[in-house]
Amino acid sequence: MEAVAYVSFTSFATKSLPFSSLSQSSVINLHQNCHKNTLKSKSPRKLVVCASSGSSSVVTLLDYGAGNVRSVRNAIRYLGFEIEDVRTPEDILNADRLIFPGVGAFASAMDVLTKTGMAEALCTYIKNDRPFLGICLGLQLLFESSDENGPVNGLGLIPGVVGRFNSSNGFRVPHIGWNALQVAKDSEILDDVGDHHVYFVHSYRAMPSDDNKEWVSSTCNYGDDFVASIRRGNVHAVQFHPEKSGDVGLSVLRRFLNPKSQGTKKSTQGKASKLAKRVIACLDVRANDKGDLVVTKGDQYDVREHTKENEVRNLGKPVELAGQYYKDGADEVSFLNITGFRDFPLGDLPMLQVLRHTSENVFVPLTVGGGIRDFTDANGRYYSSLEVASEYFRSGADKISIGSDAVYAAEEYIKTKVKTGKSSLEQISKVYGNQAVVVSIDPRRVYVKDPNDVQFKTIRVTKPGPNGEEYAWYQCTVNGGREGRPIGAYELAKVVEELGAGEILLNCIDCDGQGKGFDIDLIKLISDAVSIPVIASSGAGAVEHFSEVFMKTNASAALAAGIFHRKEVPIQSVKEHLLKEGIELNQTMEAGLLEVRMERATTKISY
Ligand code: 1PR
Repeated sequence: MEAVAYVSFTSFATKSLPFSSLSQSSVINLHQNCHKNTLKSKSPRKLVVCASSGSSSVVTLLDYGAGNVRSVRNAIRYLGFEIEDVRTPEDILNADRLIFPGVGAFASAMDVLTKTGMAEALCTYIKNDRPFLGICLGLQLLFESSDENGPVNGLGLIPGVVGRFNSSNGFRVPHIGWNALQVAKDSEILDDVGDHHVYFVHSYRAMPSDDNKEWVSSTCNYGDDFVASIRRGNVHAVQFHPEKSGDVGLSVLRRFLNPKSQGTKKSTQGKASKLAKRVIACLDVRANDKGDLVVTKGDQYDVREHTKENEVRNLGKPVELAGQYYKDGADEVSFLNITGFRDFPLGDLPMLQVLRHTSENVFVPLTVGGGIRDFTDANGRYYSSLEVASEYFRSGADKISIGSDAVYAAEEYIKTKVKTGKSSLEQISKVYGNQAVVVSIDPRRVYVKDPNDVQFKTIRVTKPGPNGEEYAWYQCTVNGGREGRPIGAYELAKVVEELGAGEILLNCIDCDGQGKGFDIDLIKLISDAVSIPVIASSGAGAVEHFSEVFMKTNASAALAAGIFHRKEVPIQSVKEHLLKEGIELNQTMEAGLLEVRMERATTKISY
């Protein structure tokens, strides 16, 4: 993974072994080491596990620097704990309580852990039944091996192979969103989850079997049953992201961090049974004419007031609004830096600050887009798109969204049929995984009389065009809708999936800000064409528009902006309506679970 050199290393990897210097071939048969040599270490360092004082509010965090663990840090701090970073294997062995939020690819992670001696320390720590919580890849690495760019050996503590989801049975991969758990045995940390959804984002998973059943504490169904969490003694790991699962997720972390102050199991009344449809709040952000960063909203992408001053429409402050939407029950929040195509985002420090501050209090996924491309500044300094994305991830983004640059990459690929690996889309998805890369499409409807008039995929439209045209194609645009390109939304969607996009944000310039409903023709066309999740966007004006899009298309999520900003329709009303219509949703905001937040404000945490 040569491009990983751009990733920053926040902890031990910074000074000792850069991630980039570790080749996959150096991954040794580590699980054998774990089995044979855990306690009698071959390492020059003596691996001795210290007894826990059991009275610390300090949590040790194993962050090997491959991605965004800012959210995990924020969630731990939010719950009143301090963080100590692992810098040496001894730090693992001396931990009272260790959290391992694995990020990035399996092979790269094993490479770093092995080279730094952390793998051996982890095995020793876990075998000694010390308090451990692995998250996502932090669960997968405990298994024997993974098929991700492999097979690659894992820590070998749990029998089983981590494999890729099968998309041939109609399930979209990556598995992104809020799904239900089937709890197999008492896990303590899952006590408040009950029938609520938790947030998953991954393409690989471990499967339950007779060999690992003594470990598996819950499963989740997505095409087949996979391991959602494991528990043995004090050792826990979860495939979902508690730090992104709202109040339910915070309660999972809290139960791990502070097991003695938990009180009784709460009776929770959710109704989760499968992957939920998501409701996303979107904030289009840009500097106004005074230079303040504001949330704005256009009508068909025109964000200026039609007054004499012609000022940028100002609908509020980004951090405040994002916090409000989290409280209101948004399943995700997206920021689009809508002038990113002309300004250099790394020069846009306020946008990075917005992400940093938002991620301190918002515990659902954050996506950020705008201006992700290679860039040379006025001093001739070159920044790769990967550097730009890395800065967004470090500042708190879980996913980045690429607009214009993905259009250019797709055009090039259609022309040459060669995957260069150099486009922003390919580079970022290779390093951070395709689940972290959204492609935002800004199409405009073009009516035609005869489908043979154009080389692009046309559809028979539900409502004929102004001159009675029965067909239309959807032309992609760049630079915030300012320039039409010779590629259709259908062609673009198929190509970006091939190039590594994990999700599509499907806007529609004709419908944007109109409040007349989503473009069902377009959303059906694209969501049937790809096997990655599609977010329907543009045009929501009433709660019925959300049920319509979920009932008539295969969209995985629906996004809205104007109606939320103008407080015309609250998120809760959208969710209540969808539930009444029998559409499965994540409902995390129930009274009992809000105690997580209140306790944080009132309780001094002690062991
Ligand atoms: O091209 O990689 O720099 O990305 C720029 C990003 O900024 C793209 O994702 C593009 O969609 C977005 N963008 C650029 N200009 C505008 C604009 O409005 N002038 N916003 C813009 C696009 C569309 C939606 C909007 C929905 C829902 N906004 O995200 O929020 O249409 O609105 P509604 O519910 O009010 O109808 P790059």
